[in-house]
Amino acid sequence: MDQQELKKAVGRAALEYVKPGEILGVGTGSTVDCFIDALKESGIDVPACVSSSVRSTQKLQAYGFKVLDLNEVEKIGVYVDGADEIDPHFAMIKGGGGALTREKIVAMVSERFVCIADESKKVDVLGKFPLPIEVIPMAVRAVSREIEKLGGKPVLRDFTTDNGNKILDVHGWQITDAEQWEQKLNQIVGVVTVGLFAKRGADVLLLGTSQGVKTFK
Ligand code: ABF
Repeated sequence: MDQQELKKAVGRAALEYVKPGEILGVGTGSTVDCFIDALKESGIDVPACVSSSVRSTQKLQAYGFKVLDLNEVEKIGVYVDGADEIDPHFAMIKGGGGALTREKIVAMVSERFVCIADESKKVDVLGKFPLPIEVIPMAVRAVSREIEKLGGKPVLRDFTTDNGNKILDVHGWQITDAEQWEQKLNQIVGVVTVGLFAKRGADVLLLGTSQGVKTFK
């Protein structure tokens, strides 16, 4: 199976976690796009979704799903989203697609985070994929200097987030203590969101492999 087929397979496998009649959290990315396609085909009764990006919102609406603002929703049962890397403790690097802030907010209010990924995303140690950090535009240089003091090499992405902010992709870190690292980086003034999802990691990982979809809990 090629990578696209693995993404489709995990997208389909995630349907098992969707509860009919319940508001669903939907993330962002090419794997989530496969999940949205599978959701549409499944015909499962999803009264409404909360989405983590303009991109996913548009795709969901084009398929006829209702998309609510998070402020209209009290709780979300299940949130399905991808990752750029996921470690054995289910801590993740996310934000390669630039939607990390909304993803973190939706993840926070969701009871269950189902991560869907192809096998290239499973790593022993986070950090080969540069860590995305969303930053207030006027703080880009200031935050970059703080990151350099911590041994990271920040690269400004040519991109503006859905929230009007910038993203620094930080190279050079091997992240073993993800929760502590997340907390430390969150303290830098000017940082909006760190693309480390450790404090609220995944609850379930559906991994697309050449031997089929493997479930880790
Ligand atoms: C989102 O989409 C992310 O946080 C991550 O950056 C990305 C994964 O994308 P893909 O599924 O396209 O690899 O889930």
